[in-house]
Amino acid sequence: MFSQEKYLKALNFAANAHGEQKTPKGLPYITHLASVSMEVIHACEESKMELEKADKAITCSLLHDIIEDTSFSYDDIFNEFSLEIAEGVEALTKDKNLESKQAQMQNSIEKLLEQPYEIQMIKLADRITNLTKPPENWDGQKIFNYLNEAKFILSCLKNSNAYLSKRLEDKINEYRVYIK
Ligand SMILES: [Mn+2]
Repeated sequence: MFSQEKYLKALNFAANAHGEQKTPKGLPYITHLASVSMEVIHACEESKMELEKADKAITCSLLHDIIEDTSFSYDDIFNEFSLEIAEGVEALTKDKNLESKQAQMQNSIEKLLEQPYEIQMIKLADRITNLTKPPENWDGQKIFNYLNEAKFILSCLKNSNAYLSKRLEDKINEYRVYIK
């Protein structure tokens, strides 16, 4: 199980940080974070993860897009939470100074591989959540690249959590119908 108080603290912090931000489908951004954390909670239960690791994974899952997408920083997360939570979120953040999307993904995976499994698995949960019907404005190439990126994430991080790896594998297979 996990701490309801820690969950609410991270949920409220993330809701405040993301403010008016919307998902690509126009929903409040907190729905994305709640979806990713839901996958992580389910995985923690399935894996019978110990309390401390589950709390860390669930907190980081709610905070995972803050450094990348909001004006809140590593230091803000460090001050409010802890070093390991801030390091986890940082590892889940793309370095936008790197030129190509491929380089950004490679760099993020390398940072994640230095993190414990309970942080790595958040990347699987994120991609599980995002592998839904692509937006109308995506062309065939973009959809193809997104699928390949998902396969790359799975191949690099599959050891982090067996349950989420299987979920992502299934989502990848379902996503193939969108390849034009
Ligand atoms: Mn995300």
